[in-house]
Order: sequence, then C-alpha cells, then structure tokens
Amino acid sequence: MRRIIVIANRLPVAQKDGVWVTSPGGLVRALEPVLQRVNGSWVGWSGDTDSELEPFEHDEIEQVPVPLSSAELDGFYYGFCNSTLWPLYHDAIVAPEFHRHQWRPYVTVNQRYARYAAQVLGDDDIAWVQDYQLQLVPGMLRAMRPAATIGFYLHIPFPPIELFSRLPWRQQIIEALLGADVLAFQTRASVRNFADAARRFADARVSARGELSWRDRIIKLQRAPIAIDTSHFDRLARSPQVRQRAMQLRQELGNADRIILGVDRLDYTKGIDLRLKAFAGLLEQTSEPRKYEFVQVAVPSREDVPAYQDLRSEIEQLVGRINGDHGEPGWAPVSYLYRSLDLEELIAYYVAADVMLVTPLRDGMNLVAKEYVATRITEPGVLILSEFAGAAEQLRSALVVNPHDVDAVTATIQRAAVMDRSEARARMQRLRRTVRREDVFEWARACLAMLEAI
Ligand code: ADQ
Repeated sequence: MRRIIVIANRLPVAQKDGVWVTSPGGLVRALEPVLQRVNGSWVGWSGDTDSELEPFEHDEIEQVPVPLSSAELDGFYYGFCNSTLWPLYHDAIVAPEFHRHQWRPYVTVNQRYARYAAQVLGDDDIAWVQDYQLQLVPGMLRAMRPAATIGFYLHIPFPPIELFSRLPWRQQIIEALLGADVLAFQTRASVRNFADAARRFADARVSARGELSWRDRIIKLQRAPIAIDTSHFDRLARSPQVRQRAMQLRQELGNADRIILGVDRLDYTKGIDLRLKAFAGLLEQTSEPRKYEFVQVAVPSREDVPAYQDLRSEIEQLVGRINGDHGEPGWAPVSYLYRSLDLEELIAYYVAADVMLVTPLRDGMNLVAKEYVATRITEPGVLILSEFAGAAEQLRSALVVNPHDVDAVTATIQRAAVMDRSEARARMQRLRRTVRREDVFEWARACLAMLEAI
C-alpha cells in the first residue's frame, strides 16, 4: 500500500481548550481509516492564525500544520476563495469579485501548502489535494516533484465555460490543475465543464476515452460523487435516545400534521429565501395552515463576508414577515434556528420530519439530502430535491424541483404532504438503496483506486 498525503485547507483536527480533537464530518470519517492503514499524513491549516506549529501525530495520522497570518486569511480565504471562486463556481448567484490584491495571497498561500506537502511526500507516495482553495497546488507540487502521483478532488461544481471565462486568472488555474494525474469531480456536468475549459484555455486535447493530454502527460478525469457514512447515520437514527428526542420535537412543534424541514449552512447558494417563499405560498393557499410547520435550521457560516451578513438579515426578515402574516397567538408557522446542532440532535430533526426540502440554487453534491434518506427507518418521509444539486444525479426517486420556480415548489410541498404511503415508501426504498450502495467508503475506494493505478 502506498502512503497517502492529503492536502486540504483545514487539518482534520482542531484545538479545543488546548487539546486536539478530531473535527466531525464525512470526509474525515472516510479518510481517517485509510490514512491510518497506510501510515498517511494530512497537510492543512490548524485554524489558528499567526502561529507556527511543528508536525505532530493525532489519531495515528501525521498532522502537518501550514501557518497562515491573519492578513493572509483575509485575502486568501475570505477574499479570493469565498468572494471570487465560491460565487463564480456557483453560477454567480452573487456577483464574484475580482481583486488582484486577493489573487496574490491565493498564489502565496497555495505555494506554501505545496512546499509543506513536498517536505513529507516520498517518491512512491500519493498526494491528494482537496477543493477550490488549493487549485494551484497540483501544478506547484508537480514542479517540485516531477515524478509524483498527484490527485485533485473538487467538492464544489466546476462552472460552465461562459462563467469560468470571466476569471482573469483562468489560464493559471487550468494549467495548475493539469499538474495532477487525476482530476475528480462530483458530477458528469463538472467533468464536461472542466474538459471544455482545459481545451479552450490550455490547448489540452481530449481523447475518445475522456482523458486529457497536455504537454506530454495524460490526465484522467473522474466523476466520483461524495457521500456519507450511511451505516453510522442509520445506526444513530435507530437509537432509542434519538427516537425519543424526535417524538419530543414533534410535540414541541405543536404536533403539526406535517413537519417540513430545511437544514443548511447559511449560504446564498442554498436557496433558503425562495424555499421560505414557497412555504408562504402554501400557507396562503391552504384552508388549514396549522397542519403545517416549517423548521429551518441554519448553521452560521463565513460571518466575516458581507454577502453572508446581508443574507442573514434577509432570511430573518422573511421569517418574521411570514410568522407575522400567518401566525396566531401561541403559534408560528416557521421555526427558525440559527446554530449548529450536534449530530444526534440533527438526526432527531431528520427523524421527526415528514418532508425534507433541499432546494439549493447550485450545490456540488449536498450531503444533507443523503443524510435525511439514511435516517428514514420506519416512516418513509418525502425528499424534495433541487435539480441543481449534484445529488440529483443519483437520487432520482426524490421529487425533483427547479428551486427558482416558487409556485412549483409550493405545489410539490403540497404533493409531498398528501402522498400516499405506498408511493412514499417505494420512493424512499429506492433512495435508501442508493445511499447504502454509494457511501463515503465506496467514494474513497473509487478515488484512491484510480490514483493507485497511476
Ligand atoms: P456544504 O456546502 O457545507 O459542503 P453539505 O454537503 O450539505 O454542504 O454539507 C453540510 C454538512 O453540514 C452536512 O454534513 C450537515 O449534516 C452539516 N450541517 C448542516 N446543518 C447543520 C446544523 N445546523 N448543525 C450541524 N450540522 C449541520 C460542501 C459543498 C457540497 C458538498 C460537500 C462535500 O458545498 O456541495 O456536498 O462540501 O463535498
């Protein structure tokens, strides 16, 4: 087995009251056992600015901290990553900003990640670079270690060429990505979009087998949809504490006939505002509004970026308006929680919900949709899923909607609310089969098999 060096924006551990603890999340859960088995390393930022830390071992994995100054965090992370790349790659839902003074720290910081990775990368090892924050690392690492095996995985969509062309540094990014041996994406559309951009901006040739050839090298393209640790979610959803808590939640929510749930990071890509408008449409049309309760759980995210601050006020105003227009003393149709929940509490919400609304305007994959499916053990529940989430390529038995079509979303919520149990059950069984078969371990296996074959 070859050693694997993961290079990601963040380390899989963070300091809590002076001790290192493993961060929750599917990627870490999937990769930890693999890295432990192959004696791997993880290169990433520790979460603390202006501190230099030596490599250390945690959970049998060598952790290699990359230092970042607070000025770099502003220019690189909040600036270029989250005010340029994030909106550009998500269909420019919010206008991307293009600033040369933010591109420069993106280059400097990527160079540093590459340098730290090169220090621990042996001749036979595999470097596996993660996500949009580190798109220059494959090319930089290739220059330092010409014979290395390098993989790259993009967690967010790769945009269509019409959008990507706007980026002043499009050629640098494409050429740097082409430093990898394997480039993997969530969806077929992203693979296609990248191939178009590589042809246009780097003169790469695309072979009939879908491989790229560029400057005497072959670069493989892979579609590898990320997933969750399905059996872990299934197990927790069966636990008596979680089921008890789900029942209690239903009571706390006034025993509404139909509980409708949304769970997202508070991000403008997630379509929370349109979803609220669709629910307001339902309240206007129904003669029995008290049958419905909509719960929106939003995790605070990127609170230092102005677009996220604006979004938060917009959502809060909308919730206030809907509750003001339709509520009654002692009853509010929308329950809004702005916080992160621990995993068992989150699963209790999934178990309690009759209808799950996952309606992003654009999303690389969307793990929430898969998590909901994984926790539906006894009552089937109905998943409403945006056609613009990567997950829609796999979860075809969901009720698939165009989230921009507010009336259609309202009608789909109504349809979900009255769907007969046999249809709901048949749909959920098909969805559950998919999330069981295509779990995060299968994802890691497929990605690494491709790299090991290089
Ligand atoms: P995100 O945009 O963060 O991820 P998503 O895939 O839905 O989107 O993952 C969110 C995670 O946060 C889920 O595991 C969910 O359980 C958790 N979460 C959400 N709300 C929570 C709450 N209130 N409390 C606690 N946890 C909560 C990016 C891309 C996605 C891609 C993933 C993985 O934008 O498209 O699917 O990476 O590649």
